[in-house]
Amino acid sequence: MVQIKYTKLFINNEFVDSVSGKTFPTINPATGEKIAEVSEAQKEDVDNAVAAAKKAFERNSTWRNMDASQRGKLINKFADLLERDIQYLAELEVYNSGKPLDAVLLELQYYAGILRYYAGYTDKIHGNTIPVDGKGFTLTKKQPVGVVGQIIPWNYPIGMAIWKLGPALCTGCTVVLKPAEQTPLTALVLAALSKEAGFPAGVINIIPGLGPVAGEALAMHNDVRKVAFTGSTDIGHKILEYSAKSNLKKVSLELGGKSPLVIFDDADLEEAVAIAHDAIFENHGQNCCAGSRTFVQAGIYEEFVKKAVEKARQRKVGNPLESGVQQGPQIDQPSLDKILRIIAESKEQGAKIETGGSRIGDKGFFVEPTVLSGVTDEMSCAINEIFGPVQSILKFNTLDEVIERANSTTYGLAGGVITKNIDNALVFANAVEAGSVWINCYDYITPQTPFGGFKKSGFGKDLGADSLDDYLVTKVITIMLPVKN
Ligand code: TXE
Repeated sequence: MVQIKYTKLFINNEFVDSVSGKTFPTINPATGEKIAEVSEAQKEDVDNAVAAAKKAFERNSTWRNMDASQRGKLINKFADLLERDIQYLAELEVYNSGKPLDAVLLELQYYAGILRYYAGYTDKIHGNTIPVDGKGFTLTKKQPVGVVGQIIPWNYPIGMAIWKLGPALCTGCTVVLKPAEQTPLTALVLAALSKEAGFPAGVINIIPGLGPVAGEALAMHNDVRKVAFTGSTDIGHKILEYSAKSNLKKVSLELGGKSPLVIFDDADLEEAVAIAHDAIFENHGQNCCAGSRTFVQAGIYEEFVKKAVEKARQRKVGNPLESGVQQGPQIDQPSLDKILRIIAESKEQGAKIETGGSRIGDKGFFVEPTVLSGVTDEMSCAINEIFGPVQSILKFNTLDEVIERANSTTYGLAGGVITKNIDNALVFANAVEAGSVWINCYDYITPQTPFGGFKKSGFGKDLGADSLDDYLVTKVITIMLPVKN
């Protein structure tokens, strides 16, 4: 049993009940049992949080007057505290999300690195001087956009919070962040750590709540100047609508995917099987850039399937708090139902279940690591984002064919190619419609790497220097000089 320290809304550096007193249960997906009741933000709580963030962003506020380098020091302190409490944060994350402890501990080191990347960037954001026509002297200034709403999912609860908070704090924005309703607990610990780090009141506000209530109120709010959203494509459409219906706030969307991973005949088979395995099974398939369509060239198809099955069967599924466990439960019942439905539909359509395919036990939301062979492009598992531990293996013959098939999806988040042939690798990388392409690796995402999709996978970037653009507005200042030079 992991200790639960915070269950209230974090507004203006204080933990407070929701105005209505409303709460919602949060559960442990490994057992399906309730962990705690958490305060549920309603519209009036969102208003309070946005008001606090607006006040913290006022001209001459502590935050606005703070030197950029000092902001960097606070972000570094935040990273120190995250590292100090890494074991507690990891165990709480596992308890609330079902992610395996070993993986979460590694992830947390990486998240501290992301904060440090942004800490170093605070005083390196600057504009230009521009050689304009005539006697004008023109310069640009990059300013924080203002109050930012951030709405994040449950698959990497701490990770998504850090991905979003990093650039917002780096640029000097103030934030109202709504964690996913499934996983509110670790975000609240981050809130407490941010206060301890010394961020002024109102700079970071974290309000658990439901999507259609708190999420909508946040994205509709007229004092919010930008919304950063990670979640499903369906809700991505809504976020854009909310912006259109309210104040035309800036929007960045990191949405779903159906990413192709293409393996050519000349690949090192063992290595390819291992990369493809991790690409889909990492985080139980609950990964927006999961390599969920494994395209294998005809010459090695049978052998690849055999080895992929062996590897899937070796995967250790169980209590995510136990060391050595690679796969815990899926996040919730709807997720479990969706995964099993897509497997059943695909089987009906002719896919062969090589291994797995079923729920494990009846407690918690565990799914067997599953491998489907004989998958074709029109099958449910090749079209829909499964978000589960299901490897769909498709067969292809030529480079041109696989490029066309890889791109025949509405999504465009990521893609990968495994081959020894540099021409094939680069032609594929050039042609695939995806925001990230990995050659002879997969999911290689560092603090410095911009990440974000094309097409219905959204727009805007997380991470890297590119992510800062979404949190900045460019002001152009022109001074008229009496002479040109
Ligand atoms: O997503 P939602 P869900 C995909 C994945 C998954 C499916 C459904 O395929 O199986 O989406 O997951 C908030 N206004 N991804 O239902 O609903 C919600 O509270 C404002 C891919 O969990 O999009 C949560 O904080 N906000 C994805 C966040 O949106 C709203 C990660 C995500 O929830 C809202 C997660 C509304 N009307 C799911 N409705 C990825 N890109 O990694 C919900 N939310």
